[in-house]
Amino acid sequence: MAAAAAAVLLAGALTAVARDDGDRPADRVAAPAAPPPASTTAPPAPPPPPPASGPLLSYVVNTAPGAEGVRLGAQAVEAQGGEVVVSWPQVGVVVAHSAVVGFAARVRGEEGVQSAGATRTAAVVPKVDSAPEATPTEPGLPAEGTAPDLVAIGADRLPPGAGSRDVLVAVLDSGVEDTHPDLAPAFDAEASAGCTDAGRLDRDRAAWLPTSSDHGTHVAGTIAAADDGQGVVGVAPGVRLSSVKVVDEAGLIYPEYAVCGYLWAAESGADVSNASLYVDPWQYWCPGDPDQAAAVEAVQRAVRFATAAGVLSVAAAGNDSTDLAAKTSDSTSPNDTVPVTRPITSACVDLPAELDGVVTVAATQDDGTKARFSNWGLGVVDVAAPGVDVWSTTLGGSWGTKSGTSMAAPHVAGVAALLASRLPDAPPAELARLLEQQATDTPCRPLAGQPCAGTDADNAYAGEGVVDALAAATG
Ligand SMILES: [Ca+2]
Ligand SMILES: [Ca+2]
Ligand SMILES: [Ca+2]
Repeated sequence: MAAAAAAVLLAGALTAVARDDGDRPADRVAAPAAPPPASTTAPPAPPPPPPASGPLLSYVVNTAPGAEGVRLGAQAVEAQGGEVVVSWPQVGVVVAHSAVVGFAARVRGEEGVQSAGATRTAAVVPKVDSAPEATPTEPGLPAEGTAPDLVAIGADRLPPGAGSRDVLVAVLDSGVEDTHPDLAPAFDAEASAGCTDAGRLDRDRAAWLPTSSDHGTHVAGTIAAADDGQGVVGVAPGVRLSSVKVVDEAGLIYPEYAVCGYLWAAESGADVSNASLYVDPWQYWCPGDPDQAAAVEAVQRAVRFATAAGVLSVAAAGNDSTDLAAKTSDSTSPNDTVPVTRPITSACVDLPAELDGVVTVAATQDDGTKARFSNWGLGVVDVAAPGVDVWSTTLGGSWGTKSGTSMAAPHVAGVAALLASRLPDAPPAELARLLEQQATDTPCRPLAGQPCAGTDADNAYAGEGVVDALAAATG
């Protein structure tokens, strides 16, 4: 999701970060040394050298869940010259900042630390938000309810009241315009929060409103824009929406933002979450690298916690025309500093799309053909949905089109919300099973250079098929 320009901005800001050296172990030996006792023959031991310092980076430190686990984690962080930003005892994850070079390796040796790793390669910069810019409505807005993406999944034929007010969908994205006339009726401010201030939870409205990006507002409209005779209608009008802002001003989603976002989705009582994003700065997070492994573990714990709390997690498969089941190379990571080309295997994962318990969504055109940009992968893609030229809500009370698996995933989140409306007691695993079982089988129509493995019923392009809103609403 990150833009190349963002990496330049961050790199330029390295020197702007104030460092606090006050808690460094080295500083605590700075008191004047007493003269050596006269009877001693050996010279006094020199003080240990201060740790080398570099850019202020962010880390996740994984511990046993619970108060004692994160207390040990915090103790480890402070002992090695770091500062605790936020602790999540429910999953045993401590987020820390440190400028000590080799901080993660030092912390890994401390009591109670299960794994630890840097979540980024660029320095932490203070959070700054710009003002949102409204764009006028694009020409050609179709009559409400007639858009081809809705027709393709049967969402144009729903019975009245198919979406229940009791169902909440958390939009993990760049913020949602709560005042948009097509979103205001569905919007739940109490259930909204921001996570982009270094991964801290912030429930102020300013923390979850969109700033420079209309992405989250567009995603929200596809899920639940109002059936009110104007603009667009979502897949599940009538359900509630929350904004869980996890995309920062540079367009980046760091692991600590995602951890905060999934935990808040759980705490706020969401039934479904939508993540039309991938976690930065690694496009694919490789378990052989201890930093990347620790971040995968932290986000997986947050997703698992959300699932246990009753949240079905939906995520976009990504737009890199890549077979996620046969990865060979990553040339775009880390995208917060200078990307390098590295050979990888399919053990390296797209976050959160490839985590356990996440419904992974590929994009189709309205006729069911896979969109060329959409990632695919047998055993990775679970279902598919329309993701080309999708009309939805944009900033300033406007409407416009966007394409991407980012647009496909909220169709699936909407269908899941219809299922949850009809089956309020169904746990996430049951919602996922029904999404797949009711999906319309979508045989491979192979695109040049994109081999499609599998059967008509379950294949690399569409997984179990294109989701079916009408079946979800009517059983
Ligand atoms: Ca509408
Ligand atoms: Ca999956
Ligand atoms: Ca199928």
